[in-house]
Amino acid sequence: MSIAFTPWPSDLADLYRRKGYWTDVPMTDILTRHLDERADHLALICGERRWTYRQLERDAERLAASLLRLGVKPGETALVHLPNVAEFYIVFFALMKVGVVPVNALFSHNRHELTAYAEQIRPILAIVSSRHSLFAEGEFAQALSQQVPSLRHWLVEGEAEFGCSLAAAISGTQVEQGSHNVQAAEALTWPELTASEVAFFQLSGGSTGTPKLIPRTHNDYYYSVRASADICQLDSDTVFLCALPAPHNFTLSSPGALGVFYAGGAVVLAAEPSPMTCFPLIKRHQVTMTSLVPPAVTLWLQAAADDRSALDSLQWLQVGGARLGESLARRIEPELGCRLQQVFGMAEGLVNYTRFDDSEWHVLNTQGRPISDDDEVRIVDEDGQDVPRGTPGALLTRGPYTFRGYYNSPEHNRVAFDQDGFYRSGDVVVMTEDGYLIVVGRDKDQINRGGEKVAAEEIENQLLALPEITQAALVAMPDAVMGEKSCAFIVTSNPKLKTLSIRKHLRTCGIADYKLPDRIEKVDALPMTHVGKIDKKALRQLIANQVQAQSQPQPEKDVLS
Ligand code: OOB
Repeated sequence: MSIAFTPWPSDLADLYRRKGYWTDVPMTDILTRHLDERADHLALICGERRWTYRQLERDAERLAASLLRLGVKPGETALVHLPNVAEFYIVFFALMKVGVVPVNALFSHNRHELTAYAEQIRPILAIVSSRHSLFAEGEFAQALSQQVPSLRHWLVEGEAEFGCSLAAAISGTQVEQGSHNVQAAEALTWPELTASEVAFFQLSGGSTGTPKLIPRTHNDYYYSVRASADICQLDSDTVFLCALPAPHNFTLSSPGALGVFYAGGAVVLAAEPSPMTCFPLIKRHQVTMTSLVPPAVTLWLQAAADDRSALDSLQWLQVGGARLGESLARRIEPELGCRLQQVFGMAEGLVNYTRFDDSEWHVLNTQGRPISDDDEVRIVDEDGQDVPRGTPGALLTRGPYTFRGYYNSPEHNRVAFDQDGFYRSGDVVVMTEDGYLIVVGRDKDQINRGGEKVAAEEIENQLLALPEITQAALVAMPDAVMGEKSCAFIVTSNPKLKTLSIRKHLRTCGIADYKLPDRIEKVDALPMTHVGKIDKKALRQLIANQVQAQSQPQPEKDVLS
């Protein structure tokens, strides 16, 4: 059994193999390739715990064996919800070894997101952490198991009130002995992995009501990992601080932890990207490279103004996930003492990097150029016609590591791709004469909250679930630190409806905190376009004007008037 996905047409698949992008080697190779020469090299640090490549591979293998004893089968799926801890990678590689395909939810995700993912993939297994309030007790786990009956096994990181201990499954000391699926250790059969099949699901930032899943194959993802490691010149001396969420495509593979493992370097985990957490880790472990979103850069610059001695070992800072303004970009090298690399990527595939030998202008003003010579990029106008270089247009792309369809979403795929299989990224970009991309806007209904993506429709649906709200529109509003925050415009039949009760309602829906509207504006009516759609452009302008007016210093009252 394997996961259904939209394949690449055979002529392109042949090309990608011929060019050596697709090697038909599964991603388990990322660790096993080091077992001969670099087995005892440091691979991973999490708090006071350390793993060499040999130990990391051994733990992944033990967990995989425990999973086989539970009776998991290749092509089944798992829901993973872990914070930035070493177990995230142990689980990632273990699931790959047994051919179980996970969704790695962000730790900031909540009941709403986890339920939506579980309903889409029908997992047999969930691997979660009791550090999250959702799983401090077993109530939600039980409810989800009832709602999604395929969900038979729970492994819990930390103190477990329910399910089995993940630590025990990794050490091999405990499996569900009572289960009728238990196989004798000697009877374990390791599945043959096929690299052209789906290895895991990436999460789409999305613009639709339900969060969409992106099937990523071993072949396509492993290529992006190798090529990224190469472009970023990673080697066994690289020490990477993983401070953004580990499952995110940026921190996982651009070049991220997988790029670093591939190159034989070391990954240091941080719980979150604040300077308070990260600076001591950088100093202690002599970190050479990390990746941040622009709002975190602002915090790092503030903290470094007091003392930047902790950053002495840091050579490269990758910034991506949201547009990095030129003035912020310009401060990075002089104030943090490391070089900047801009990264513009997407969980769906295409990743762009500025290169190490690029001019200062390119590094400060562009979001880089694609990884691969065979990344095909089209920039088109509203009629789908290619625009000349230097002119803004919608970015469409296809290539050796850009997916060909969201999981189980035929209707959405018809609009997300053009007739030639180009993915409509929803970004508005300009291509320079020399092929670099500058992100200038967006034509998807999404808010980019400092790198965290909020699909407008998802929140609007939740708002409209309140009977007193008759119309709702979520739009981006400018914010000095986050770049964008979200503003919900609502029309209500109840003039007494309080913003507070709307927030309360959204919280009870179990939506991730970062998706809650930063501001809620009650209006009499929403502006409409001439084709009868809500005019979000007008709403964005309206809230931008208000934000600007409120940020102006108020003129001092004239005492004479
Ligand atoms: C990364 O991936 P996602 O899937 O969370 O978000 C993708 C979207 C892009 O389509 C674009 O709208 C925006 O995030 N974005 C940027 C950007 N990097 C991503 N917008 C402006 N400047 C940038 N540098 O965010 C992601 C995946 C891999 C590597 C880096 C980021």
